[in-house]
Amino acid sequence: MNIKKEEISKVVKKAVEEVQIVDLHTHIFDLRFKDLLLWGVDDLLTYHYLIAEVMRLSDMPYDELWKMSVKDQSNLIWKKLFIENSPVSEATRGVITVLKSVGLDPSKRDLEGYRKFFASKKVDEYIDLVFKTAHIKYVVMTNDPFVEDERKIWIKNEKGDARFKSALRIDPLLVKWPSSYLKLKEWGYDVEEKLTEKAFSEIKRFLSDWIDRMNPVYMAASLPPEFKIPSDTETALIIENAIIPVSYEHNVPFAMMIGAKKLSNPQLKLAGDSVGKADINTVEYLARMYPHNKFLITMLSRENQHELVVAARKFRNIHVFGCWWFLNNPSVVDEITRERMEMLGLSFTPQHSDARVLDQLIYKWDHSKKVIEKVLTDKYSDILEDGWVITEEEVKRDVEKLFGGEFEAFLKRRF
Ligand code: FIX
Ligand code: ZN
Repeated sequence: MNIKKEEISKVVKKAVEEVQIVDLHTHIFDLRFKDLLLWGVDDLLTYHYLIAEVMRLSDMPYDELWKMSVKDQSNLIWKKLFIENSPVSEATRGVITVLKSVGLDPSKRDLEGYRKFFASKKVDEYIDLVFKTAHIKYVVMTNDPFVEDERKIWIKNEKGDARFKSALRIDPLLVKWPSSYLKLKEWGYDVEEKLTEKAFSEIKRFLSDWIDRMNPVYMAASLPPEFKIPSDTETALIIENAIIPVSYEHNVPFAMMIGAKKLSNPQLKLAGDSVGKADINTVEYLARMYPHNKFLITMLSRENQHELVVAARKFRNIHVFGCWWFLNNPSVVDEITRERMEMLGLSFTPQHSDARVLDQLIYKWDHSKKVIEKVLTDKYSDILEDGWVITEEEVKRDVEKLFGGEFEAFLKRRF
């Protein structure tokens, strides 16, 4: 049954509200990883985005902040960013969205009361509540074998939770080879710092071993603005001689997250990373030179977005995803989603949450869905205005593509 023009926003709203979401990049963990899973109001309030924001309002020396307990940092952030100033930033607004969504009353501003609520929750039940509230089908974790607390869990080979799929994160291999090669050596791979054919073959063996162990949806790395290929940097050589062949052999895409300038302000630690414009030529070179490989790409600089969409139009082996990190703000999500839909139709994944705290799944998706819903409604209205017709089932189909369907289809493709 065709939808009437005046009903399109209601139909899109319902489809976006109800869609089961694939969240293809997060930093949350299933219960095998115990305390690595962050959740509850104090972990929400001490999110590194809010650490950066609170330090703008304080003349406290950075090392004094780092000496504080999580609870004291949380009290400081609550006081400065929620009580002494209205919580109008995206990250502060997100805390309010979570409190409301789990049934608490934000107008009470009762931080101790909120703490009591979360303390009364059992983590496994709370995971179910968050996934249900946020309509999450499954998330993809970020799993780094170079992080000892994670590695020791993977080695145990315990059964995981099907709602938490893995991603093999390999930043240290690519951007810290002079130190990470020593770890590979320790783990039994016959490598030296010099990148020889033997070293590439052992790096491929390391990657294959971890793909067999983790069964990752993709391999991923965060790469700096100056990332360039072709070049004789260790990063470029390892990607072309090891990542690319292993990615093709196992049909495990390589996700490049490009443009993070690590520790621009080292005193802020995890909150100290910033952004830089990267070189789209590198993305196009890889897609052109390796047409049978699949690349998931997100870039951090707003200035890279339009050219990334054009690159994706040229290369079907590029799947663009997410409004990453400093782009995950409604005004920018709107702009980026519009230019992507106008040039790629539905063949992209508009968003991932990047959630570091379980509860953030609720707010990051609530806020993004509101924007994506508006963009899609406008695009449908344009074509209905010119005489096109559309059914409720077709809207549901399109929305499912945007919230994971296209990503899953890309994973299955062999070019
Ligand atoms: O490299 C990444 O996965 C980034 O998303 C993180 O390093 C970053 O801290 C983050 O969580 C941004 O949202
Ligand atoms: Zn991330």
